[in-house]
Amino acid sequence: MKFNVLTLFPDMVMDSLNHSIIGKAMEKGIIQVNSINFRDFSDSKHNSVDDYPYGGGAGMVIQAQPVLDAYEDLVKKEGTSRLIYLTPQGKTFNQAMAEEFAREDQLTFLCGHYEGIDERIIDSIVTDEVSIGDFVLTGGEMAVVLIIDAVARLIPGVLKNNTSSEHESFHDYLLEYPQYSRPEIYKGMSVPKVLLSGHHKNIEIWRREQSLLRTYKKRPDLLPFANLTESDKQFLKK
Ligand code: 6GU
Repeated sequence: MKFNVLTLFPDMVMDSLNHSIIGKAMEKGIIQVNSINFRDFSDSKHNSVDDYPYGGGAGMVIQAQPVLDAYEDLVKKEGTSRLIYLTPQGKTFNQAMAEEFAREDQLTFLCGHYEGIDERIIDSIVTDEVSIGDFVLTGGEMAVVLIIDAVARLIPGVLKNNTSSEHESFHDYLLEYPQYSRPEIYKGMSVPKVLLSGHHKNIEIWRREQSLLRTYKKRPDLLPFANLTESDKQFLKK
């Protein structure tokens, strides 16, 4: 899968992704990240990309020209793809969106900076507006890194064991059950007995109940979306 990023700070994106599992996936060629500085497409004398807002007001606005030209150059080279603009005005990113994005074979992200971007870019080429939550960042770069991480780990071959992404938080709108490793007792704190029993069925039941209990305690807002069985519902009534 290919991720293109149109940004004024390509190193911010590349340096953040070049580690651990995502770094390995890039090395192996399972994913490609192509960070493009749209300043390189500026038509102006000093390669400027922003100007004062019409109507006045504070800050600068990213102009349409360098972004449109960078995008058209990319389409010529790589073909078309969705263009996702990172903005606090967008739809909030979540696991369902990550799964939807992971089904594409190419995605292009556009990072704003300063006060924003000329609205005509959004009107003409942006297909999706995405936010990562209700707070304001200085630019979209950290948001893109987060989104690429969440999408890339869903691509077959990126994670070592492909089932682990199915078992964890949010797959089914339930939080993950607690995990323990050696030693059996650490500073007086014991591992739950059932996990040492070797009784696979009981372990499975305990883990399901822990998932339900945690979701109920920590994220009750998720429960209406979870696919609960009759016995899950019985357990939660208690
Ligand atoms: Cl995607 N971009 C920016 N600049 N700020 C944000 C955001 C994105 N999501 C939340 N705040």
